[in-house]
Amino acid sequence: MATKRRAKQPKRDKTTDDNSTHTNGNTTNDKLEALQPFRESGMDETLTTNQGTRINDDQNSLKAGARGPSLLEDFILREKITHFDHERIPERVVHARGAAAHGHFRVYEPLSRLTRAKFLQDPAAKTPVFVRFSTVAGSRGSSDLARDVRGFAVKFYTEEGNFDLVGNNIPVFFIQDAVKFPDLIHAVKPEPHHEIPQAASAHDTFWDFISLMPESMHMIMWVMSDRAIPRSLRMMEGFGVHTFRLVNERDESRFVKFHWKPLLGVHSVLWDEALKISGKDPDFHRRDLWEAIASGAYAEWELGLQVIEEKDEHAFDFDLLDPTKIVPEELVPVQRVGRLTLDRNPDNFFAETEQVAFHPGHVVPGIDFTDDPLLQGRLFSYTDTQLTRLGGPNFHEIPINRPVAPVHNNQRDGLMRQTISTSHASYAPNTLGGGCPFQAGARMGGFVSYPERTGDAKTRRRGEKFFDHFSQATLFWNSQSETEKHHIVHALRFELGKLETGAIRERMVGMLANVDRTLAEQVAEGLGLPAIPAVEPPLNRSIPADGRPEDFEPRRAKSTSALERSAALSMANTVKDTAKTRKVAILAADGVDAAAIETMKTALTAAGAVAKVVAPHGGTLSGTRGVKIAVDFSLLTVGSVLFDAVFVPGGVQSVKTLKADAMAVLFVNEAYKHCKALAATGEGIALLPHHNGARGAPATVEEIEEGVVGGGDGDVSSVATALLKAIARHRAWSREEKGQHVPA
Ligand code: HDE
Repeated sequence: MATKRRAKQPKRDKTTDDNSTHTNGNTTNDKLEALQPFRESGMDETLTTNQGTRINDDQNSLKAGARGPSLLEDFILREKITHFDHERIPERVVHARGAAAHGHFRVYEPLSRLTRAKFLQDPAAKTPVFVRFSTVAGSRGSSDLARDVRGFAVKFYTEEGNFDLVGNNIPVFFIQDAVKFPDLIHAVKPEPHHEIPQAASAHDTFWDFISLMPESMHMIMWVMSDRAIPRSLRMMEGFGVHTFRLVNERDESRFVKFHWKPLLGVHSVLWDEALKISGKDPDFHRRDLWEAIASGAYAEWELGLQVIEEKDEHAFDFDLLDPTKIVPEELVPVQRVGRLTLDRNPDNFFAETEQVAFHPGHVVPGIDFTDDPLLQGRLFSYTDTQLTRLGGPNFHEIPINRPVAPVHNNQRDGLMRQTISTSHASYAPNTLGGGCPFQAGARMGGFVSYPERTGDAKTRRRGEKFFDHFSQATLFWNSQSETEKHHIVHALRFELGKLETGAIRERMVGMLANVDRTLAEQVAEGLGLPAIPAVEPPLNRSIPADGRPEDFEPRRAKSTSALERSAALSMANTVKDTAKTRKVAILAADGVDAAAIETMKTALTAAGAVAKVVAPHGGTLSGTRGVKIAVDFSLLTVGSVLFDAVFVPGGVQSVKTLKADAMAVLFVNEAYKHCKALAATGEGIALLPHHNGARGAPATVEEIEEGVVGGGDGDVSSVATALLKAIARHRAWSREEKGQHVPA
């Protein structure tokens, strides 16, 4: 009997047989094409075992009789369960929680003066990239909104091999030397006895360590600022952190700091929001990135370079090799040299986002390292960690990690080897393989390390300028707006307020006084300390056994040219000119002014914003004149913390219902408290805190107070224009003080 090998099904194009063109963006590039043979959707195919045998019954195991015991012979059951038993791999030791996307990078002008790296020469060429964002401390399932530095790791698949720029959204780091990294991470991770708290630094071991490590004080200022709770991964800066080198065709080297500047500006949420978002939608950042890309609103950054000539290596008060220091943009401007666009979501989280393996040591000719002792330690760590995480030495063969450049070498075998090497000669020099693969001369693109001079005595010391631990922490503090300073104080009160050990709290406040006395006083006040506690010397407890404490004490550089403040350090000076991709909740109930919703939605969508109707119940609303309005979310499933702004349209019945619904009132109050843009028309004005509708809607459109716009029913489009302007400003910080009195 002839077996029917295939069920007759309509044929589909294999390249579009899954959700890629619908939710993943629809662009392609060399890397995506290279991934194509590995993609599989099962669409229109029969179910098989891993050996390709077609499965007839995937519902019942093989048994000796309908009620009998299962048979060992059931290879289908055994294979399925065995694979399932081994589905997990170890999560990353740090940066376990992440989200990623594909895209491309394009340079604006050839950078041949600075570097020989080919991907930085041709403005017409698109280099494929895969970018993974992450938090550091939390486990894979932790909330996106933890107070934490964010990883910003970019893999460029260049024609000369992979270049990984494995950076963070904060330009400095906690420690100066790689040898302290395990200590730092042990301190910040959940405490070992009860594994509490998850994805949080507000606990004793973290602050115990920090209070003894004055070198971390600059980083602490950044992580206590709102930079550590971004509004969106698309609205963060990125930094290479270390000083790297660029080397050109003439073998001239310059120092470089890498920056990513988001086109949407740098924006954050408030700590109160972060806490609430963690409950309402712990996947907030992951979802935001996914939805933006799926909707065609691609995430974009400009690559910035700060270039420092070799002769200026010692021209600064700080050491270029010290990763706890920035190079202020006022001293060395950031040149914007190219653009990164993320335009496609991954197909499979595990295969791509989880299995991607970054390494700061993945460089191409024209990019090289410096002796930054943190970077040098990282150059060891990243391959080493993959051996455990990805299970062996062949992780570079996992599709997402393969370069688009060809790979040929004499490395062989090992767990999960995919490549079938056909040459008999897996050694060099050889004659049997014709001397292949042969080395590439520098002119052929062979990587040649920059011949930096070394030759000093072996020592475990650090450079003298490394010990200026406070100057840049103070510079950061001085550069913040009043609102930002207030948030830093608040964050420190929260973090230190959670400590169980009073002595650690007091030591930390004492340490803060070295950054700024007012800062320390304000933190002390919130913690109920009568005065700034004195810190028992030495301040720095990171001292070798035979070291003299005085040699390790922090000391400010005696500079006459020190900057008082740097505008680039304050988010108050960021781009605030667009409402693109911002989410607006339209709060409505039955009887709502349907025309107002329509006009508002049209205006918001035209500006690239996203409008969603939120109502006391799901399904549809009956608007005025019997118009049916689809509800996107019921109040039960969201909160205004998930939106950038709220619009309350008029409609007598709708507003009456909302006023009587505590969740609706809370929705608006929270948005007010979080200084978000608010707009209302007609009767909707009654929902605005402080306004109660006593005054009714203003006759003409007006900004009732900063970021709160009201108008009559007749002029919804002018209200929309004013609302969009308020959204572009991100938040109305002048309302913050007043918002504290709103119950929410
Ligand atoms: Fe990492 N770091 N790190 N790190 N790091 C890892 O590598 C490490 C540091 C950064 O999305 C690990 O594959 C050491 C600074 C990012 O997959 C591990 C030191 C910066 C990511 C590791 C540092 C980073 C990692 C864990 C001190 C900013 C996530 C899993 C010497 C410039 C990459 C892995 C991704 C991941 C070690 C310090 C950024 C264990 C030893 C500074 C963005 O190898």
